[in-house]
Amino acid sequence: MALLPILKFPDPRLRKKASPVATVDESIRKLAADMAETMYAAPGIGLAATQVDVHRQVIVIDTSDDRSELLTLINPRIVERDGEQVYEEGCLSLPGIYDKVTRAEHVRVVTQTLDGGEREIEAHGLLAVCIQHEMDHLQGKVFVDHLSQLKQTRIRTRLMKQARESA
Ligand code: K1U
Ligand code: ZN
Repeated sequence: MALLPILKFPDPRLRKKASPVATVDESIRKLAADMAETMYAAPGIGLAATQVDVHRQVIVIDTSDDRSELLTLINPRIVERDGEQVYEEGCLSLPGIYDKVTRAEHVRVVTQTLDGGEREIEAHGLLAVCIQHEMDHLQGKVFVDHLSQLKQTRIRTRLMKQARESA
């Protein structure tokens, strides 16, 4: 397995749309394993392939307390959503930035699995937030896109200052 570099906002590659996986083969299984290792090491509770500059519809998530419930989503689609919740989100592509985002409280997702099968996931609370956040990444969207223009400008300024200071 390998640790993969994570793209940082505002890298334009974070805006690319991921294409569906046609066949779940060894290369996809290796990508998912490397993404899981990268997510656990970061540490994070989710990671989309877009964030490691691979533009395929692959996501890993583990929101469990003891990091024992790894989910791998391939070509996921939300088939039902309802309710509303507000959660203070973070993102490994925007280190140090946290803000409240409103999303569905419950989602039902149909996804392909690593063995090429299909399964349904019923998610509420943090898992539902994380699935929606990661599926946004596959569409080239980051969580700050849900914030006001004023907040987005402040975040850009702050990240550019951070980048200058660490150069
Ligand atoms: O997509 C990402 O960059 C991962 C992101 C997922 C996420 C977090 C919060 C709300 C929605 C989606 C993260 O994992 S940020 C890091 C984080 O939240 C965390 C890290 C360690 C322990 C617990 C949480
Ligand atoms: Zn993110």
